[in-house]
Amino acid sequence: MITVYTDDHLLRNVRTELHGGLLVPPHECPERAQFVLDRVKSVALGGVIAPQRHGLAPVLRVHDAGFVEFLGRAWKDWSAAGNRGEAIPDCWPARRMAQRRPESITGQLGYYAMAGETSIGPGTWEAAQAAADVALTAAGLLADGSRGAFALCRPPGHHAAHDLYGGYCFLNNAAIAAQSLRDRGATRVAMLDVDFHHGNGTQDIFYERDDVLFVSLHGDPREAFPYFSGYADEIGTGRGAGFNLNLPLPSGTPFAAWSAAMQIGLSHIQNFAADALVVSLGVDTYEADPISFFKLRSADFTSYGQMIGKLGLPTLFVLEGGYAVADIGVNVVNVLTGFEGG
Ligand code: B3N
Ligand code: ZN
Repeated sequence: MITVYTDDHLLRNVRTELHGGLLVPPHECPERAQFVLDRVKSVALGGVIAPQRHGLAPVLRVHDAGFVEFLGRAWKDWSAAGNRGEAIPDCWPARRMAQRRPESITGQLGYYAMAGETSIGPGTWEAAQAAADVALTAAGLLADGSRGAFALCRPPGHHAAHDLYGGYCFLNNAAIAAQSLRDRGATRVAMLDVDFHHGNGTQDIFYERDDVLFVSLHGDPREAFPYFSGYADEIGTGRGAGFNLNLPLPSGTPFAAWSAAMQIGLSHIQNFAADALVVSLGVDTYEADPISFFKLRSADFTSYGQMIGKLGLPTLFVLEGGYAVADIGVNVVNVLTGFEGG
């Protein structure tokens, strides 16, 4: 399997994440990608290629133009306004307040942020664009006939909605790739999100669509980020009704229960008769993940890679979360080798 990767992810290297009333070193750090790349190479998964530049047109197929323009200038405007730290929102358009974009950069951060942990710094936008290019280039491999491809994306994307960033995400790499597969001729695309956190951004982007099925297994939002999305009764709307499947699971979920839910998700994907599958591959379901509460072991990632492989669909894997940094490479690549052997 070919991996698409660029060092441009290093341009995102912020110092702060708001957690527990403190500014802590970010869980979503550059070392994550290095561990994954090292493992891809050490098991000889396949070639590693650089992304092509795709520009903003494919990004604007799923994201709001004002939002993309904001991301492109947020750091410059924030620092030009005299702020000395990284850009963090501190005010939101909450219930019964005006849903209007203010002029102030501080107001705009609140307008476009779904949460407050994700700091913007110099290079954040350039890295986000590079991650989208990685996903688009890997989607191109599928469109050209590959059975599988791996987009080693950083920053991740599945919390980024049509016009919202947060949860360490800016552009929704998997959604951009899925839309590009539709635009290149696929009639139906299935998306399977196996990250510990609900992919609220992907759900948002395709919620009214019947040509893209979204299936997500995740920590119950009553207990886990993003808290306000990911409930089982969110099934899609309009033409999209029935094309969104959320499978929230409780704290302490072991692989036996997780894989039973996965089987339900895979049956839905099979019935959908997709032309291609995009997997949002987060490995923060791991038992040692510092911010999550499932109990998967490293060998379980191989097992579920095999389950995905048995679908027999052209499959694009897009990296999302996973913060047990020393083990992230093993866990991610176990899914990919499981898929290839499955
Ligand atoms: O949920 C958290 C969080 C929970 C526990 C933590 N500990 C115990 C150190 C730290 C943080 N923070 C909210 C932001 C979570 C973003 C998740 C991004 C992700 O992986 N999405 O898939
Ligand atoms: Zn996650």
